[in-house]
Amino acid sequence: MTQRTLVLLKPDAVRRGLVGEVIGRIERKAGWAITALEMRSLDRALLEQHYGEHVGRPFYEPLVEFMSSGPVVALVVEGERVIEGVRQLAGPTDPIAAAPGSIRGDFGTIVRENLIHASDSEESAERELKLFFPGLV
Ligand code: RTP
Ligand code: MG
Repeated sequence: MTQRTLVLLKPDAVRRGLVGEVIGRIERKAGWAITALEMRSLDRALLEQHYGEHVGRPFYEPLVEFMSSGPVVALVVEGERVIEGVRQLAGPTDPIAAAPGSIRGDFGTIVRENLIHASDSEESAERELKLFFPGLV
């Protein structure tokens, strides 16, 4: 089942020089391909749409502050079961709960600064890809 997903390398990943490391892990998965890539800064309006499900939660404001604190790298990744697959590579939201070998488990400690976003379902992927790459066919 070929799918597409939106991946964001969060501002901590960019600041810490982990972009190559994280992209390398994605690139090395058999049959996956990066089909779009852009470094950009995210404003509050876009983040409100992207993280709409979290608006009003206690962690929402600090999350938006963090996500707009520096540029991110946005990627479209295509391939076999890539939605579930990138979530697996990333590991659970809390990096301390994430197993070594996963991106968050290897490089993170702070829940908010957990390096990577990946769409969590086909519906989220469709919505997020439109938001970040509106020109995509
Ligand atoms: P993401 O949406 O960024 O891919 O992460 P996720 O699905 O694993 O986690 P989600 O529950 O959607 O939360 C979105 C992001 O908000 C930050 N967060 N902080 N308790 C907290 O301080 C807290 N909980 C979540 C994280 O950056 C998380 O990835
Ligand atoms: Mg999420």
